[in-house]
Amino acid sequence: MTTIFSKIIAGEIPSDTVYQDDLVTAFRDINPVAPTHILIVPNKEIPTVNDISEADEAMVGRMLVVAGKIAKQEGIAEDGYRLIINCGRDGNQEVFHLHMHLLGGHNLGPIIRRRN
Ligand code: DGP
Repeated sequence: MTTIFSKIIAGEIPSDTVYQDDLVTAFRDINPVAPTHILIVPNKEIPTVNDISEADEAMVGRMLVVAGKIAKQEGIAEDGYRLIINCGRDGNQEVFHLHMHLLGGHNLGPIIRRRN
C-alpha cells in the first residue's frame, strides 16, 4: 500500500514541494504535461477514490481548498486550470496513493477526445 508518495510526504526523498499542512501535501509532478502540473496528495495513505470514507471529508475538502490557493500562487487562477483524479485501471491511475492533478498554464483543450 505504501507508495513513493508517502516517502515524498515524509521528506525522505526529494521533491519540489509547494505546500504542506496537517492533511495534505502538494508537489510538482516529476513528468509535467502542462506548464503548471502539481499533485495534491492526502498525507494519509488512501489508495483510490474508492477508499475514501465519510471520516475523510475534511481531507477531501482541504484538497480542493488547497488547489484554489496553489492556482492563485501559480498565477493561473484567472485564466483557469483543470483538476483531475484518476481512479483504477480504466482511469489510468499509476500511483495508488490518492492524488489530484492541478494542471494549467496554457489551454488544455477538451478533457475527453471524442471518437466520432
Ligand atoms: P496517475 O496516473 O494519476 O497515478 O499519476 C501519477 C503521477 O505521479 C504521474 O503524473 C507522475 C507522478 N509521479 C510518479 N512518481 C513520482 C515521483 O517520484 N515524484 C513526483 N514528483 N511525481 C511522481
